[in-house]
Amino acid sequence: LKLYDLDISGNCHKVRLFLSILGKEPELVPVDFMGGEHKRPPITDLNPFGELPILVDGDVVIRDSQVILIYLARKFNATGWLPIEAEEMARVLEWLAVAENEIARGPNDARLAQRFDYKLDAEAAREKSDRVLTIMDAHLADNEWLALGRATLADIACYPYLAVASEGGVNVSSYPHVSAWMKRVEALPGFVPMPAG
Ligand SMILES: N[C@@H](CCC(=O)N[C@@H](CS)C(=O)NCC(=O)O)C(=O)O
Repeated sequence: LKLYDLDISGNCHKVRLFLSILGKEPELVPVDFMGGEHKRPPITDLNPFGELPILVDGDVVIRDSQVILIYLARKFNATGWLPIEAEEMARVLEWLAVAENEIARGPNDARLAQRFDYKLDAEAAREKSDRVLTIMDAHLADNEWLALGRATLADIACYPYLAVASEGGVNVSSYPHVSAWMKRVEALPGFVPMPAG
């Protein structure tokens, strides 16, 4: 497995985190993001959208962090992390959709604006962050994990951008149930944090 990677990317962190939990060591291919390497061939031959992460497994090339998590869970038969029973699978995928939409447009965009000077509306992203965190906090008041009675891909996908949300001026610590859930994620065997930097 080869992972085209950026160390400070939450989307890449999701994939490294799940691979570590599975006990798999990918070959990491660091991409010079600041130099725009992801916007040129050969990276754009792998992903024409010019985005990371990209997973290469032999002849198979997969883009999008959520989809890579799904691919890895199926490939390694990790049905605990992604059950195949209809409702259980839907419960997990509902939260992958939250990671792709509400968390990406909330805490991720706020961080891109504040830390990386992207031309995004930081205030609007912080408001979206508060909306998704309020919903998550209420859900986690009654549930230990996001989707099912155990950790699943839902927790892996939603964690990384919340762990670095303060870099976008989003204060996760004012959401006590989200904060407690994050500690549970951090206690999972095989957990690896995003490298500091
Ligand atoms: N939905 C994609 C988003 C990927 C994405 O936006 N990645 C960022 C790095 S975290 C990127 O490569 N951005 C390049 C750009 O937008 O130009 C995923 O979950 O992997």
